[in-house]
Amino acid sequence: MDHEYLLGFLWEEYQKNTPSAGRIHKLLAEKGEKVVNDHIALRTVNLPPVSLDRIAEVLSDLGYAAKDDYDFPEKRLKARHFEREDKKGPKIFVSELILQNFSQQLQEQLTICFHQIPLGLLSTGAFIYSGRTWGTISYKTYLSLLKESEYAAWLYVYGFCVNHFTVDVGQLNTLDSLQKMNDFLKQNGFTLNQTGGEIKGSPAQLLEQSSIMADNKWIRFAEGTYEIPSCYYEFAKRYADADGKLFDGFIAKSADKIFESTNTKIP
Ligand code: OOG
Ligand code: NI
Repeated sequence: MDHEYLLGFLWEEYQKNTPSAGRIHKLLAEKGEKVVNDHIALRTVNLPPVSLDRIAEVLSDLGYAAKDDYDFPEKRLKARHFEREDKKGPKIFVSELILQNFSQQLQEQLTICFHQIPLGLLSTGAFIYSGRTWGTISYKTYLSLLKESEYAAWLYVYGFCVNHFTVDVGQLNTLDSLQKMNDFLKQNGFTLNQTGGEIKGSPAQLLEQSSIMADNKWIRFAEGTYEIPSCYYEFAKRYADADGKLFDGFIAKSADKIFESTNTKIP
């Protein structure tokens, strides 16, 4: 599978989890805007068969090289971003939960799930877009994971999928600033992630980002069906440095807030 086919597949899957993204895409098209994707993101845990390093190998086969690393000590996560040398297609931001930093119970709950991923998916690398391949999930377990880590709870429900695509606002014609984009989103009834302000980062940091809060999806658990935040849409504007080179990294302090776009209101 080449990376273009994969990205097309991921966009289709993502839209099933994120009807808002399709709606925004259509609203932008109606304004004559052609959307360029800045980056997509994946989440995983640091178990060797599915770790960030293993995903790096899978992405390398698709022509993606590892760029910078990022740490999120409070969320007990690390991340790395990947880019193709020919710069064709979006960057990929992959994060990984560091299991050892959580309770024995959380480690066991997630390990049991990840051990159920079919070997064929692990050996071919196809696990990276396989969604949730573990059996019935329990709402009680979801709530117990949620107490320690929203990220862990989200992974338990959704598994391996793109949790957001990102509109490159710098490449739009009219909605070419995050302020304009955010106003447009709010006028159309979308809810922005407010953590740390609607716009994260600044032109001085060479990257500004905002995002809508994840859509909710009805998920079947052993105990019944509950609405759980799924995936979200992000908007990013990149700036050039003094040498005229467009910034192509990420800002950990902003990313830390963007992660919270899948936050749930359950206490
Ligand atoms: C990734 C959050 C960080 C960014 O652009 O800084 C991020 C996630 O929610 O998995 O996407
Ligand atoms: Ni992002």
